[in-house]
Amino acid sequence: MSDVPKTHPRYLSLTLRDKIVEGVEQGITSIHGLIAHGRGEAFDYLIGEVTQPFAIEAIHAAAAMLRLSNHPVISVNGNVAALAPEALIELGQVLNAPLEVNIFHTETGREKKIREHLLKHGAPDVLMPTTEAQLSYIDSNRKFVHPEGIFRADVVFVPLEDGDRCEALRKMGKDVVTVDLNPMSRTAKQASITIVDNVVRALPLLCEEIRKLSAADMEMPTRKDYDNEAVLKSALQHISRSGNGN
Ligand code: PTJ
Repeated sequence: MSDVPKTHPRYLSLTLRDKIVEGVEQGITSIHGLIAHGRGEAFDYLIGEVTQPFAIEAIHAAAAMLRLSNHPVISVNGNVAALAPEALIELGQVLNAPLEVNIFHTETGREKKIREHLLKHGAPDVLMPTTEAQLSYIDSNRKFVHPEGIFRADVVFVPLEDGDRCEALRKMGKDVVTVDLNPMSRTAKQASITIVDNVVRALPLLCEEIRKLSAADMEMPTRKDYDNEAVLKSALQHISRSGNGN
């Protein structure tokens, strides 16, 4: 890790860069992940680098959707594995849902390294892609899934996605919850629920919200109460108004 002082005004952002670079060095994150991270950083800068109300609204809806699902699955790629392994594992625990490795860029051994990384951080188990079960409507490496994981899921949590698989999952009748800093991405538009926030901020809030719902035995919001398009519009309006210099 680099020696950025904690007093640096961009300390948190620079710490995340360190994590992504470390992920690449460890063979967990694809080299393309650096570009994706840079794009995310730019949007985070415009958003103000804090969780905004439109993200909170999506987190509430996502918590209810995931909590009510019969077979939720958490999909893990090379970026999110490097940025937030503990929070992913916590989400798996609060939902009693499996983590499944699913990556876009095929690189020898990376899937295995992501699995080992998650196990090292305390994941009880991690599902791997197989050739036994394949998603329809998609040609990339992301079509290979686990029969007891994404293939069978009714709701898939897919942070930092590349678009194609989100579309395929939706066509297969599954709900998709995503976290994407870009409210204009294809994933953001096609997901059932899009949390426009940095995954490192959104994940702990999502876990907390699911815990609250589990404890309270309260009436959960229904799909009718949530409008993803309107939430994305709020995010875009916020970005277009933002003139904050960080
Ligand atoms: O490990 P792999 O092979 O599956 O590859 C993972 C990446 C992320 C490289 C791959 O899925 C990809 O190329 O994604 P894209 O198409 O670049 O899309 C990534 C999206 O995530 C972009 O819209 C970014 O703005 C957004 N993003 C980047 N970092 C974050 C983020 N969203 C939330 N939190 C972040 N930290």
